[in-house]
Amino acid sequence: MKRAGIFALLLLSGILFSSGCASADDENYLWLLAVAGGESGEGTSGEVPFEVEVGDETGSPDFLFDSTRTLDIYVNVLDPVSPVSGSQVRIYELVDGVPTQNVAFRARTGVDGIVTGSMEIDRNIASVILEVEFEGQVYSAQVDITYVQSIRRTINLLATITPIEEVDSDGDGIPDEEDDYPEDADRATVLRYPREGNYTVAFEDLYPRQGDADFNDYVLRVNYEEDLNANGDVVRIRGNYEHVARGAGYKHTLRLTLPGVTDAHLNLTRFDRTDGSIAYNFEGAIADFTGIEMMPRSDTTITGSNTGSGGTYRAGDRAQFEVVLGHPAQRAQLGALPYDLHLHVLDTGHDIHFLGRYFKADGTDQYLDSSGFPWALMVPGDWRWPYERQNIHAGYEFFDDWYQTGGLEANDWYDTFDDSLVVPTVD
Ligand SMILES: [Ca+2]
Ligand SMILES: [Ca+2]
Repeated sequence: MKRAGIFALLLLSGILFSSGCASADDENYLWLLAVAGGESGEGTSGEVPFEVEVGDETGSPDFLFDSTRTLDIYVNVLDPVSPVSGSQVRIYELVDGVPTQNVAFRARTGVDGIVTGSMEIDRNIASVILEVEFEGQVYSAQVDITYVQSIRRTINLLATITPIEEVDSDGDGIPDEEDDYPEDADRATVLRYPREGNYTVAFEDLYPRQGDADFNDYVLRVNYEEDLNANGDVVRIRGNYEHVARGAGYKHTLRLTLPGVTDAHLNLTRFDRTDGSIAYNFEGAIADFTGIEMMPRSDTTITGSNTGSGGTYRAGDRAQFEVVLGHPAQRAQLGALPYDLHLHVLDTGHDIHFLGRYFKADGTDQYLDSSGFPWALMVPGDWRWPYERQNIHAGYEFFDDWYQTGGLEANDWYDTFDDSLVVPTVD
């Protein structure tokens, strides 16, 4: 398919219908006009005019010291007679304002003509491209998501359309050329988090006492993949963990909860730090995916703290896993990344979780300290944690700007650091 040609043509033939927040001043509208006026396309016999109702919900995004955020998605495709099933809905990221082929979400409309779901996206992504394809035609819009909580679009086709034949070997409604698993009807799309490289997860372990903000007590590199089915629901999760620092006197284990995930199948393998050999393997059923130990006692998975200046970096153990969910889960059910990954502190008996998951009787977050600070952070990339007796505020001069503006400014705070206060880069 020649996406650009079809795309420009449809912008010319489509009519943008405003509702709610959209108007002639709406930036999507202006963008559509700009693109439509700047490009030409080839005609196709299947061309059908359409109207789009833009009902995006806006507001300041919730901020929980998180480097990713969750956006809800609702797309409804209708023709004059009935809902249109099988329309492909795709969301791509713009990076530094440039469109990419990074898929953030993909699904096809069901028999009700609707795709509903959510996506997890890095906070430094300010815009996405929404594409809705119905039988070879594409509605496409750039959406500035800075203040968008929910992307909601209804596309009314003004004529019935003639289905075009596309090869879909497994019959899941996602054509072979887009299906990441063209021979598996239960899976259609692979999403990687982050798109490349790692996140760094860092815990303070003194909970419920306030931490010293060095965020080096337990540090690990993390990446995940999700397999989505054709509805956009999660059916499998894969992950990699690598223990990289333990600047703590306490001992811990690393645990994972996947909320609401039952009747799952887990395959977990841990690799020895010295030679990469398999140190442990578990494969079997998990009736309730709550508090599953992913890494054993922390003084056995790394031999040095990796938090002192002038020391030699000591590699830690790695774990990799795949969870086959017993039932497809809506993305929102699983919660924000890194899911409910938590530290179990053996010395104190306390579990330490990320924000936004556990609340006290008075409604406040159980894991927000009296100064409004968390005990757990996830930072994009191979983050350089502070040395012992240093702290994140001094090591990263824009960190305070970031969290004090609720993540609206200094989204790249982790790129600017004081070399003398944070550990060197390690592989
Ligand atoms: Ca398919
Ligand atoms: Ca498939």
